[in-house]
Amino acid sequence: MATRIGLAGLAVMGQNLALNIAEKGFPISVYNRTTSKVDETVQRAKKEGNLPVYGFHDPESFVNSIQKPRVIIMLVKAGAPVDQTIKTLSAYMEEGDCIIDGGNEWYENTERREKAVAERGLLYLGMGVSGGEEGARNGPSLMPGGSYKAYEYIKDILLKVAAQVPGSGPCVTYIGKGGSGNFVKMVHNGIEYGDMQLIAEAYDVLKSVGKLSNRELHAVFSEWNKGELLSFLIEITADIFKIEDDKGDGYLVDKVLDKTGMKGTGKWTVQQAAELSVPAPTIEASLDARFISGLKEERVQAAKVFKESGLCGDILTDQEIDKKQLIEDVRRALYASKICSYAQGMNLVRAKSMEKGWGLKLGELARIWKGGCIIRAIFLDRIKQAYDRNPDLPNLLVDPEFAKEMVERQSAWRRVVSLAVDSGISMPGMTASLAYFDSYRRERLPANLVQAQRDYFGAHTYERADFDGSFHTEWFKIAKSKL
Ligand code: NBP
Repeated sequence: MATRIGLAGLAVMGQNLALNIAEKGFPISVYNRTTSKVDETVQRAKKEGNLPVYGFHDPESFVNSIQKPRVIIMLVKAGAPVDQTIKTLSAYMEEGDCIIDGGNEWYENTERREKAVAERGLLYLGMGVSGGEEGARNGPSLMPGGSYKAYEYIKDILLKVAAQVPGSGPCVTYIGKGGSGNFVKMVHNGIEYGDMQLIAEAYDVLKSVGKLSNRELHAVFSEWNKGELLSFLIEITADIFKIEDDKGDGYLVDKVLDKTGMKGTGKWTVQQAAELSVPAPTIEASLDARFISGLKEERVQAAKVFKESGLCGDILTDQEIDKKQLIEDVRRALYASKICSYAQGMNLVRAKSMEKGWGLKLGELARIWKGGCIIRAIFLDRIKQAYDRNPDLPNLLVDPEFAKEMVERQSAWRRVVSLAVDSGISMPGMTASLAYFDSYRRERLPANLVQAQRDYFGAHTYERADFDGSFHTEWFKIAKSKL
């Protein structure tokens, strides 16, 4: 019997997605370069309910076991391993067969591969998969882009395998042509960086200035998870605060080294934002925060320089804090900051879509991020509604509902940022979000002075607010002649 689909690459994501597909009633063939993982997956499939997973140790019999036209999902490490896997498998594939890369791949690699395999009559999709291990097993958010024909081949599978959100449907949609699926997944990850940083800053100010204990933090985040902040990341943050250290006293979170890792999608997001001249300060700040966290040894030395010489301590104020007020202020500041971060991500997607002619639908992206993925959150529903109201919305901040909410939260937001600044607590994400909001909502910025400076030293010319045209002034001559 031929299977319906194949999956190559059985590490965390591949193994779990294969079991998910099998559980939804689609017999699946599996293959991995290191064959022990094939056996492990088949064993797991047996244990988890005799799921129809068929393992193969060689690529030829793996490919031949799949019904035609064949569809193979690859979940291997991005980059060269993807090229190598395509080479290995495509040797046995035939015209009309389809390859899907489910990894976090750079979108241009997908476009290059789509063209290369098309010469041999193969179809190609680059499909963002979000939700980590748990999502892959029980329902991820899926972002397939590339050949629409290939999407049609496996639409029935994807609709069942994706996370299901009541009232909103499966968390999958055909994203668009070329590498759009990978691009959207990349921006999703950039937004994830922003969310995590903003949550970390909320934690820092509550702990370092508000002096909340881990128990209190657990209670606060659990409470927040019942309202407008309800989301996967707030939920897991609440959980983290209650985990005790099994290797010593106290809580595990306090023992975790303050040095953040990363795999590159956040950096790509920031590079793309710069490439497309799209302001994304919250996402950029979250990337910088990871870089600074990496300078642990230098920070330890710097803290010594300031503390031991008596220049200044860690926290710069010891003012009396109204805990209840602080918690409510931080909740509001976090919400407003998050909206700014999502606005930046959405605008980046839109700019790329316009550049590439992808025709991406921002409201649809908000819909498929409502379940399964790491940034799933209740307010994505409201983001979807904002784009449904106006698909050409230039920025989420000017949607009438979000604009009202931002204004309602701004006093609390400013209080939190001011408190952090006064206390010497770095809050790059929230500060960047607030500056984004303040810059965006102001009709006039001090860019006039920057233009004047540019024209002064470089004759770059400037436009005037009152007349059309391009102008240059001999600033130096005039200024010096008036001395
Ligand atoms: P990894 O990214 O850790 O990759 C491991 C897999 O790649 C194994 O199956 C390994 O085979 C295979 N592989 C490598 Br490495 N080099 C290979 C080569 N030259 N030829 C063939 N196969 C090769 O796995 P993962 O964490 O499951 O992630 C898979 C993809 O999904 C990645 O692109 C990742 O960025 C993305 N992703 C991961 C997550 C997550 O939470 N982990 C979430 C969302 C997306 P071997 O067993 O023979 O070494």
